[in-house]
Amino acid sequence: MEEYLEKVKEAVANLELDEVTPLLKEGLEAGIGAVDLLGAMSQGMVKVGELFEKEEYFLADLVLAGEMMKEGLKVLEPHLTETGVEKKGTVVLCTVKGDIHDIGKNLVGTMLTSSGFKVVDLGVDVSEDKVVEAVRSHSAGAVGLSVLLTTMVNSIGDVVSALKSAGLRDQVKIAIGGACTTQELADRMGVDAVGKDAVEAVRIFSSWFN
Ligand code: B1M
Repeated sequence: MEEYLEKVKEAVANLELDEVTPLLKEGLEAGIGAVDLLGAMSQGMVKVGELFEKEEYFLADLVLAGEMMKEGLKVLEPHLTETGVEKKGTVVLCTVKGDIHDIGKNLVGTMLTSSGFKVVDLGVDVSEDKVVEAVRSHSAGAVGLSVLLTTMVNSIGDVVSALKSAGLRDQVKIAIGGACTTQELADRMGVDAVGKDAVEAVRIFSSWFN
C-alpha cells in the first residue's frame, strides 16, 4: 500500500493530470482507504508548494495543481461521507479575507458535514462582517477559519474583534487551520484551537458540541 500511495503523491507532485483520477479509482477498488489516498494527495500538494517556492513551478502550475486536487476530491468525497451520524451543531466556515485558497476549507467542510455538523460555508475572501452576520442568523456555535497566506493572518484577528464588538464572542468557539497556522498564531489571535488537518478539525469541533 505504501508504494501505491507514493505513486499517488508523485503523480500529484509531478502534475500528471491524467494519472491522478485513475490512480485514485484503482486504489479505492483495491481497498485502499479514501483518507489514506487523500493524505497522499495532500503530501503531493506540499511538494508542489515547495517546487513553487524554489521557482521550479509557476503560478499556472499552482492553478493546475488546484484543479487536479478538486478532480481528485470528487472521486474521494463520496467515500469520505459514508459515516453520516446525528446532527451535532452549526459551524460557520470560510477562508479569511484576502485569501482565496479553498481546497482545504472544502475538505474540512465535507468532513464536518459527514460527521453530522450543519456547515454554513461562506466561501473564500470573506470579511469579518459576513462572519458575524452568519453566526447571528444561523445561531452558530462555532466558527472555522481557513488561512494559507502568512500575509493574511491579521484577518483572523479582525474576525475575533468583530465577534467581540457584536457581543457574540462568548457564544462561539473559533478554530483556525491551513498551511500557515500554528498554536502560537492561535494564541496570538485569541482563537480557541488550531487544526492541522480535516480529521483534527472534526475532533476539535466534536469536542465543543458534546
Ligand atoms: Co497558493 N500559496 N497562492 N495557490 N498555494 C500556497 C499556500 C503557498 C504555501 C505556496 C508556497 O509558496 N509554498 C504560498 C503561501 C506562502 C505563505 O504565505 N506562507 C502561496 C502563495 C504565495 C500564493 C499566491 C500569493 C501566489 C501569487 O499570486 N504569487 C496566490 C494568493 C492568492 C490569494 O489567496 N489571494 C496563490 C494562489 C493559489 C492558487 C489560486 C493558484 C491555488 C489555490 C486554488 C484553490 O484553492 N482553489 C494555490 C495552491 C493550489 C497552493 C498550494 C500549492 C496548495 C494548497 C492546497 O490546496 N493544499 C499551497 C502550497 C501548500 O499549501 N503547501 C499554496 C491542499 C489542501 C488539502 O491543504 O489547504 O493546507 P490545505 O488544507 C489542509 C490543512 O491545512 C487543514 O486541513 C486541510 C486538509 O488536510 N486545514 C484546516 C485547512 N483549513 C483548515 C481549517 C480548520 C482546520 C484545518 O479549521 C477551521
